[in-house]
Order: sequence, then C-alpha cells, then structure tokens
Amino acid sequence: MSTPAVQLKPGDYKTDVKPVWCPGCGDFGVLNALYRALARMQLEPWNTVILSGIGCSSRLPGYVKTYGFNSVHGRALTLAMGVKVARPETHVIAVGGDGDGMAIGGNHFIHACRRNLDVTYILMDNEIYGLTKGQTAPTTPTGDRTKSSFYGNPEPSVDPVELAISTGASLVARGYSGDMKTLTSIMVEAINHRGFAFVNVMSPCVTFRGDHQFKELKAKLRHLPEDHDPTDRTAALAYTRETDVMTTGILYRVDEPSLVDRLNHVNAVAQGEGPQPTTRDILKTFYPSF
Ligand SMILES: Cc1ncc(C[n+]2csc(CCOP(=O)(O)OP(=O)(O)O)c2C)c(N)n1
Ligand code: SF4
Ligand SMILES: [Mg+2]
Repeated sequence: MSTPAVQLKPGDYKTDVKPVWCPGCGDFGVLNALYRALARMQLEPWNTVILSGIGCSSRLPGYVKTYGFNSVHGRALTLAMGVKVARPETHVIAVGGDGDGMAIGGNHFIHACRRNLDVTYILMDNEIYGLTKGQTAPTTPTGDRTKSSFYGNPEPSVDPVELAISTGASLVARGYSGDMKTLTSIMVEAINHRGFAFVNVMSPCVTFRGDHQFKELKAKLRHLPEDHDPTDRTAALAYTRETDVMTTGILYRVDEPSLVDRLNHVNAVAQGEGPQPTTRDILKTFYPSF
C-alpha cells in the first residue's frame, strides 16, 4: 500500500452529498467511525471500494469519497466478491442493513463466511426494515411490535454474530454506533484483517424503533474483558447468548486461508508450478490437522 502524499483527515473522506438519514439515526455514528478509521489507516480512496444493497443504511457509499456503488437489495456481498476476486489488491468494504444482509441477502452472507471472502462487511443493525417504513426484520426480537407485527413479532430472531461465527467468518465483532471510539478501533482491525471480517453494529432507528432503542442499548453496553481469547470459538459464542448485557469488541478472530489465498493456490497449481497435488494434499494445505 503506497502512502498518500498528504496526510488525510476524517473530513477528507466526506463527499459533498449530505446524508438524508433522519436526525438522530444511528447510521451517522457508523459513518463517522468509518471516516475516522479510513483516516487512521490512511487508506487510499483510489484503492478502496464501498458496496451496498438497498436500505437507509445502504446509502452510505454515497457519503464516502472512495469508489462506491449503492446496488440492488441483498446483493452487496455478491458485488464485493466480484470486485475482490477481479482486483485482489483493492480494499473492499460492504455495508448495509439487517434486512439487506439477513433476509434477502442471507444466503450470500452464509457463503461469504464459509468462503472466508477477503472483504470487510459492516452490518448496520437496527432490528427493522427502516427504508420501507418499519416492517419486522429477521433481527427483530421476538415479541416486539412493528408496523407489520402489530400483536408482537411471532418469529424467533437471528443473531448475525452467532451466524457469522458458526458459518466460518474469520473475524467477527460487535459494535455500537453510540460508542465511536470502540467502533473506530474495531473497523481498523476489521479492514486490516485478511479474510471475511464481519462487524455487526447496533445502529438504532429512531423513527421506527423509537428513542428507547438508544437508551436500552447504552444501558446494556459492556466492553470485552482484557483476558478474552478471540481464537476461542466457544467463548466467542457465549457472548451471543447474553440477554441483559451486550458486549462489544472483536469477539472472534482466527488466521485461516482466505478465498483469495485459495484461488491463488489453485492458479499456481493450474499453471503447473510444482508437482500436481492430490486432493488430500490440497486439504492438508488448508486444514493442517486433516
Ligand atoms: C428485490 C427487492 N425486494 C424488496 C425491496 C424493498 N426494500 C427496500 S429496502 C428494504 C429493507 C431495508 O431494511 P434494512 O436492510 O434493514 O435497511 P435499513 O433501511 O433498516 O437501514 C426492502 C424490503 C427492494 N428494494 N428490492
Ligand atoms: S428510518 Fe430509521 S434507519 Fe432510516 S434514516 Fe430514519 S432513523 Fe435511520
Ligand atoms: Mg434495518
């Protein structure tokens, strides 16, 4: 990565487009943390692309001075995969909402985790479909009243963090849009990570979930204890079963071959570099304990 000739500040990553989010929307916190993370890393705008689907949160690429594309509902990760595989040297960041990523895009999410796709995915989780005016999402807690579940959501909800850890993401974090300092540090680590780095940011929707969502999340907020071992999957999963508290930080992180690593390996073999390996040899490369 070449260093830009001038020192970029968070404001240098802002476009002239003014966010159209409702005043007080949690997504402002996510955007500001991202500006700070990009500046802390001095990430080259010309070598970075931010991709999204559709939703209030998916408007974010328009507000950041990098390459970007506000695409089709649920498809942020499919575009991210195309860009990363075609241009592996590019920093690829996918963003979007819980509806975008867990409902219509849920299948793409599982396969991005499984493949350990070299992308940072920031999910702005307000537990609702914001843009379409407040319908129940897969992350809406059971029993909560929404515009589409007037008598309370009858369905069990999904925890994106638990799903990511269970399906193979190599970095999984939880953040809160009201805690800029922690969120910025999480984003820096996620963007630096090789492999699929998933950051679930609790980002309140003041319009369709009410002011109380901020207050309730703030009251539950805890930081990871210093002695947490992020390579311990069982310990990481335990943080997804909390009810009265919400722990933020890098819950899980392991060093595994990424999709690009695997494709590079296949390319080298296909081009005849070295002896042709057996299936067992290939599996051993990726899973030393095989
Ligand atoms: C194929 C398709 N289906 C449905 C929609 C309607 N739609 C647009 S955004 C959205 C959900 C938005 O919720 P979320 O992804 O959580 O984002 P938020 O607005 O809450 O940030 C839906 C259902 C669409 N645009 N395209
Ligand atoms: S509807 Fe909700 S998610 Fe959308 S901009 Fe307003 S507060 Fe944010
Ligand atoms: Mg949402």
